[in-house]
Amino acid sequence: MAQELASIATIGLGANLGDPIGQIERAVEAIDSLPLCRVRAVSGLYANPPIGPQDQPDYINAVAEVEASLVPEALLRALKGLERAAGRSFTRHWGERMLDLDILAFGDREIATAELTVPHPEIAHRHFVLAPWLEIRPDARLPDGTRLAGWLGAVRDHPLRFLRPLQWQHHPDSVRAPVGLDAAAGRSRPTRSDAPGPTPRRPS
Ligand code: A4P
Ligand code: MG
Repeated sequence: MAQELASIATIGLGANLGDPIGQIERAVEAIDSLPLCRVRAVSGLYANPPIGPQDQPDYINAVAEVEASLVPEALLRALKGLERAAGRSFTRHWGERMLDLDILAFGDREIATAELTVPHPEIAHRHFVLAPWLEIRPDARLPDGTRLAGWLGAVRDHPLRFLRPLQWQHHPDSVRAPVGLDAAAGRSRPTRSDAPGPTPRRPS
């Protein structure tokens, strides 16, 4: 896997089959252990009813920020591998699943290919994406400058319940070379020693 200049990728996590909380917490650790990926911030866990078919269980959702030094298409393939490893099989569009990992944003990139649409086109309509994302990044904006906070009012009708902070740990064996960050991320050359660990915050 070729190393690129690092970007901050924002990933939406969802699950409503099996042990959704466990699958999401393990997925954060699995993302952290992917080559060229390092989890930097994680929201709490949110319970909410399904969007799409209503004859499926409620979802658990969360959002994570990942320092990613690989191209978006490679990150998507890696995330699809984690979905399969969690036992996901295809059901129906917007249907029940063991694990769903969506790339919500990738630095300031705008991508529209058959394989990948970034930013994710449904962000504005999903309380379960906006609330956890704003929890970890209250000033979040899309590449075109749109403030995510401005969309919250329109989705508040969708019930969303904060459950608790998400519990996870950095992978102890992962060996990571220091990497540079792009200008959009606005930070400089983190190394293993600056690993922040989980710092979930409850939304106000
Ligand atoms: N794809 C294109 N862009 C992206 C992207 N930015 N991130 C392609 C991830 N994948 C992207 O996805 C189908 C294809 O979309 C992928 O192969 C990839 O090439 P999928 O996850 O296999 O199928 P899907 O999930 O049925 O479709 P889609 O459109 O991805 O649905 P979403 O948007 O993932 O929504 N309700 C609640 N409360 N909580 C949820 O988390 N999730 C969904 C699924 C529906 N309802 C929900 C929730
Ligand atoms: Mg998906």
